[in-house]
Formats: sequence, structure tokens, C-alpha cells
Amino acid sequence: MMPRSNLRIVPDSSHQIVRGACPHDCPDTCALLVTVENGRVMRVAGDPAHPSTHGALCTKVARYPERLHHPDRLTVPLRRVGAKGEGRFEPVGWDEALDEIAARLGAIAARDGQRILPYSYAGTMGFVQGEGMASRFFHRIGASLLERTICSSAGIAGLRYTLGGAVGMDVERFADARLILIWGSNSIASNLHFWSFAQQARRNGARLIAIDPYRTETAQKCDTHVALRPGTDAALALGMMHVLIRRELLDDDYIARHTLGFAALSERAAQYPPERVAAICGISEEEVLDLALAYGTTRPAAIRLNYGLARTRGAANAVRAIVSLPALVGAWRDPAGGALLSVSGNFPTDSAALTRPDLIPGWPRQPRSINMATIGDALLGADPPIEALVVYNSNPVAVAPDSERVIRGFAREDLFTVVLEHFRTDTADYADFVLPATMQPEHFDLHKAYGHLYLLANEPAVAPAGQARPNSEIFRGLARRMGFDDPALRATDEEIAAAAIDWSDPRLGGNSLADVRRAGWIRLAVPAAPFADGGFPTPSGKCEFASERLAAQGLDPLPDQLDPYESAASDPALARRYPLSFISPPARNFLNSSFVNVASLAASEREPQCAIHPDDAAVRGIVDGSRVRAFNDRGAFVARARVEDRIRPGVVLAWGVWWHKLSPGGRNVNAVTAPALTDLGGGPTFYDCLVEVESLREASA
Ligand SMILES: Nc1nc2c(c(=O)[nH]1)N[C@H]1C(S)=C(S)[C@@H](COP(=O)(O)OP(=O)(O)OC[C@H]3O[C@@H](n4cnc5c(=O)[nH]c(N)nc54)[C@H](O)[C@@H]3O)O[C@H]1N2
Ligand SMILES: Nc1nc2c(c(=O)[nH]1)N[C@H]1C(S)=C(S)[C@@H](COP(=O)(O)OP(=O)(O)OC[C@H]3O[C@@H](n4cnc5c(=O)[nH]c(N)nc54)[C@H](O)[C@@H]3O)O[C@H]1N2
Ligand SMILES: [Mo]
Repeated sequence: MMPRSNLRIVPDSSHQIVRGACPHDCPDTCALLVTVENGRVMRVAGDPAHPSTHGALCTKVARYPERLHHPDRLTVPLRRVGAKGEGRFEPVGWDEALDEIAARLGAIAARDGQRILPYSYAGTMGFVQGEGMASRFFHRIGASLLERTICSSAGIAGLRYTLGGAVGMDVERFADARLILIWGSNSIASNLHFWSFAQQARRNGARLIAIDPYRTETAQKCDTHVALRPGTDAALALGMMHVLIRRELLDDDYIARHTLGFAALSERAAQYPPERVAAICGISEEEVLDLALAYGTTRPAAIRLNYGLARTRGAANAVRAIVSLPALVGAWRDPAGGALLSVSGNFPTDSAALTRPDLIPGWPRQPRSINMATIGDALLGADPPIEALVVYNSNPVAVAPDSERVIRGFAREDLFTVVLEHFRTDTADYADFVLPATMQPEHFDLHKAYGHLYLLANEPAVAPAGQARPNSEIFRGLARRMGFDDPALRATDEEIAAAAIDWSDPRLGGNSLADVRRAGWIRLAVPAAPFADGGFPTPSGKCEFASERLAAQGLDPLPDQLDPYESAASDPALARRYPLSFISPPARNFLNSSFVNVASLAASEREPQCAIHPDDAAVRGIVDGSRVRAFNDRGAFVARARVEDRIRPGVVLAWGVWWHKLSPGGRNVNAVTAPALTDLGGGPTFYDCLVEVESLREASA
């Protein structure tokens, strides 16, 4: 284990530094040092000894004390007194709240547990405050299962069918690459610590190429920017293959030994000559050629793709096509070559021990499952109906697609809703009970990561705010009241953390939970170049260009371009009414809908903004800085126009995800997004959306 000489636990009791882990849904999962004085968090800093955090935090988490000590922090349980959504509540004691919730859930479960639905995502990525005690509780009830698809499921499906799982390059190795493709990722905003490795590579002479419909702050700092149409990434990757094959820029030995389906893939790629790809992607033939030739002739070549390219109909196909590229040129041979989307599959998690599906009554028979991406439809139409909803670690009213339907679902008077939260979010406003939850410096947790290879512990640094309780404690309390006496439902937070990992796995190098807690973080023992000699975790052990598992499901075994549902190519009639493609990527100063209520960060983002190309603005009489309304048949939102050529013509972009109630007109970007699902993985299609934009013609203040 590495020495941590930087850390001094100051013996003076009024001033301590406590080790933590950033809980947020971000690839970087930073190692934190939390400074506590007189029982109060004064500072949250990045651990300088942790190789990917290297002492630096993003602006959001550097401001953590502002979120922790926020005047609007929920500190007591609340019971609804107003209408649903109105947000009027009265304080109530914990016992009264938990007794009543347990009685309501118990009565429903006695008839049919499936009428209860948990709704959660990655508000915290911790094992303990995430799906540890919560899943055990809902499994024991026999509640509907939730398909946690809102973010990564399509991308992960693409990885699984091609590489065999959420595996790939070590982010630290990007520093040694000579060519880096940053594909569907605004890394400076969403993956800051990757960006510093990319910068190191650039200082050593690497070329950086951004592939993104918008000239993001990241694209601006790259050597080349390829501004393709949203949802055309598979075509671009197939076009690159076409050129690599024609020009014989392949690693024949690697292909022969470590891949499956090359002949079929070659036929598919033959259908994507640069001129066709240029037309699909809305770029030039030269751009396709340049990209392919750079990729085919530079070693090591590394690809950082991110979920931004996996939010349209063809999401998984796009990921399949892109992660096929490294095997074609043998990029995996080098530690600084290959591709990285998520490496969470490297962690030896024991999900069955953590979440205990065996507690489901009638196991192995499973209750029905509900896709979180279509929660509006589920609340309005599931049969049997959802009668109770328990939301934790998520803000679905703001973040789920097709808000008007989501809001109608949450507004159902006959729906019993409990929300565990830090703040009175858009979702909390629809709750019958709001329960105050602890924040990261107030509870214990254990974290894996999806963008690096360290397991991290988070120690509680201070007492909870007011009466706030950890999620785990809230679910233990409900379980006790419902008479569940299984030891799994009484497990302590430390026991839950211990169950989350298979500690005997060689990747842990013999470390125990106590070792991780003592050190703060430990690195997984995985090879520097994981697929230098093949060994992919697919059924064949090879990189599967063609997938027999997909063929067996009657699906196309090869990756292909699938045009977005809402595009001129797929639906010309719709495209005539709503001619602009709409994308809504993350704002730099927010984390999905978290931090939107933190004053200094909201001030940096100013207000909901919408980027539109000068040509598209001119024909609509939209001037820079004026208010616009973006709309389609599902709904509308209002934003301040940024007329700029950073966005490609025909595309508009608005940064997410503001709370509805903090947006002008009371609606955010998800008022227009669609509930349609991706090709594989049942993921949402946030960036597969057509809109029209009109000027609101008010005096711009
Ligand atoms: N500051 C900040 N950091 C975050 C988040 C946040 O909200 N704020 N969210 C976190 C979460 S939950 C996630 S999942 C991750 C990943 O977050 P991502 O969703 O990958 O977001 P970004 O990295 O910002 O980049 C997405 C980029 O993809 C571009 N894009 C949109 N459509 C397409 C397309 O069809 N093709 C291509 N090539 N590009 C497209 C957008 O213009 C944008 O620049 O980031 C995490 N980090
Ligand atoms: N239009 C559009 N919509 C999007 C996206 C987009 O790019 N465009 N991105 C999508 C993506 S990638 C994702 S991952 C989803 C994310 O959607 P969510 O997972 O809902 O993420 P957040 O909006 O950050 O909301 C998390 C909530 O959990 C709460 N929370 C945090 N920690 C705890 C805790 O310990 N206990 C409890 N009880 N609560 C806690 C926070 O206060 C916060 O309100 O949004 C998606 N929505
Ligand atoms: Mo996400």
C-alpha cells in the first residue's frame, strides 16, 4: 500500500482532517480531505496523494460547505398539508412519520407488494447510502423492481456486447497517449480529472480531437473539433473503419487472435464510405478521412467516450461501433491505447450480498420491473397501478424525460409518495412525507468508481444537520416497524459496506474494509494494458465485433447507424414542424439537478440558457440575450438565447438540469424531451428530440 505522508490528523480536538469520498455521480469519484473545526465542516479539499484527484476539486464540490450548511437544508421530517406539488408541509416527529409510512406501505404490501415502487439513482454513489439497506428493504416487501436506466444502461449494453463489460483503459494512462479522441464528452465540465491527464499528453505532443455537436470549452482547447449531428456517431465510427480497412491500417495479428466477426464487420463498414458518412453526420469527407488516418497511424491512440453520445435511439450501437475501433488497429496493445467509457466492471462487487434479492417473497420468482426512464407512463398507466412511491437519491420530477407526464403522475391524489432528501426539490414538493437525509460528511460509506480504479472510504466528519438521518438508518427504522426481523435488515453500515465487495478477489490485493478505511483509498490490482493479449470478458474471450448473443435475440449482430427517432431521416413530417435537434448536456456548475439551489453556483450559471446558431436565430428573429421559448408537442421551456456559432446549425442546446421551480415559466429542459427508449439497455433518449424555438420578444433585462 502507498504511504500517505501528506495526511496529519491534528490531535487538537477543535481541528481535524477527516478522509472522505465525493459521493456524486461523476467518473472522477474524488478522494476528499474534510477539515472540521468545532464540529463544523470548514473546508473540503481534494487529496493531493490520490493520483486522479491530485489535490484538485471541481468548483461544485469545492463549495461543499455551502451545500452542507445551506439555509434551506431539510432538518426535520415533514408531512404534506397543501395540495400535491404545492410544497406546503408541517413538521412532524420521526416516530410519527415512520409509523405512518410503515402502516401505509404495510397495508399495500399485504395486498400486493408490487404496488410499491422504489425510485432512486445516484444522488450518492455509495454502497451503503445507495442500494444497500434500501434494496434489502424493498426486496423484503416484494416491491416492483426498478430498472435503473436513466444514465448509463445503453452505453453499458454497448460495452457488454462488444468488450464483455464495463471495462477499459485506466484514466491515468491517457497522459502517455499520442492521440486522444474525446467523443461525446465535455470533459472540462463533466470529467475534470481526465482532462488533466489529456493536458499532460498534449504537453508531450499528443493531438486531441473533440467529437461533439457543440464547440464546448473542451473542444475549444482541442486541436481539432468534429461537429457532427447528434445521434450520428455510429456512422462516423463505421466510416473510420471503412478508411482503416481500405488503407490497410489494421493490426491483422490482433484481429486474427483477439476479435470475432471481422469479415462481417468489414462488409458493414463497406457500406459507409466517407461521402455517405459525411452526409449522415453533416461534416466534410476530409474530416472523416483525417480522423480515420490519424487514428490508423498514431500510437498509442486512446478514446474517451462518454454518455453524451449515448442519449439517442442508436446509443448502444454507437458505443459498440466506437469501442470496436481499438481492436481493429491493435490499440489495446499499449497501456495508453484503447477506450474508456466506464471501468466500474473492474470492481469485484457482490451485488447479491449487498442488495439481497433472495429476500424477495417467492424468490427466485421476481416481481415486475418498472423502467425509471418512463416513470411518467408507469405512474399513469402501470397495471396493477403503483400505489406508493419511495424516492431517494434522485429528483425524477426534474430529471426524467417528458416532464408533463411525470408531473401528472406525481400529482395523482391516490399515490402515496415518500421522498428522502437534502432539500425541497421539485420531487419533494409532491411528497406526502419528506424525510431529511444526511449528507456525505455526516455518514459512513464505501465507494467504487466508474472513471478510475480506486475503492474509497468516506468517514463521517460531523454530526448530522438537525434531525437528518442516513438513508440506511431510515430504511432500518421502516423495516423494524414493519416487523421484518431478518438480520440483513438490521445490519450496520459497516456490515453493509463489508458485504458490498468480494474481499477475496485478487484485484483487492488482500486488503480488507479496515485497510481501505485506514488508507482512505486503495488501488485495484488490474493489468496496465488489460487487453494487450486479448482476454476480453465476453463469452468468446474476444472483442466481439459481431455478437452471437445479439443474433440469438433476433437482433443485428453488428453495430450500425440507427437514425434518431426524431430526425428528418426518420420522421420528415415531424421535422417539418419541429426542425431543430435539441440536446441538453450538463452545466459545468451543476451535477444533474444537484447544486442548482446553491447560490454561488447558480450565479455562475446565471439562468437557463439556450445556444442557437446565428443562421437559425436570424430566420426566427432571435437576438443574442433575448428570451426564447423552445417547444414541441410534449411541452415547452423558456431560456435566455445565446446566439453563437459554437453550436452547429440545426441544433439547439440548453444546459441542464435546472429545477422546474427555479426556471422561468416553471419548466426545465425535460418538458420537451421524449420518453422513447434506446436500441438496447432501455435507456432514455434525452438528446433525441426535435423542437421549434421562438422569440418571446420581451425586454431583456
Ligand atoms: N459538471 C458536471 N459534471 C457531471 C455531470 C453534471 O451534470 N455536471 N453529470 C455527471 C453524469 S451523471 C454523467 S452521466 C457524466 C457524463 O456526462 P455526459 O452526459 O457525457 O456529459 P458531458 O461530458 O458534458 O458531455 C456530453 C457532450 O456530448 C455532446 N453531445 C450531445 N449529443 C451528442 C451526440 O449525439 N454525439 C456526440 N458525439 N456528442 C453529443 C454534448 O454537446 C456535450 O458536450 O458526467 C458527470 N459529470
Ligand atoms: N434533459 C436531461 N436530463 C437529464 C440528463 C441530461 O443530460 N439531460 N442527464 C441524466 C443523467 S446522466 C442522470 S445520471 C440523471 C440524474 O438524475 P438524479 O439521479 O435524480 O440526480 P440529481 O438530479 O443529482 O438528484 C439527486 C438527488 O439526490 C439527493 N441526494 C444526494 N445524496 C443523497 C443521500 O445521501 N440521501 C438522500 N436521500 N438523497 C440524496 C440530492 O439532494 C438530489 O436532489 O439525470 C438525467 N437527466
Ligand atoms: Mo448520468
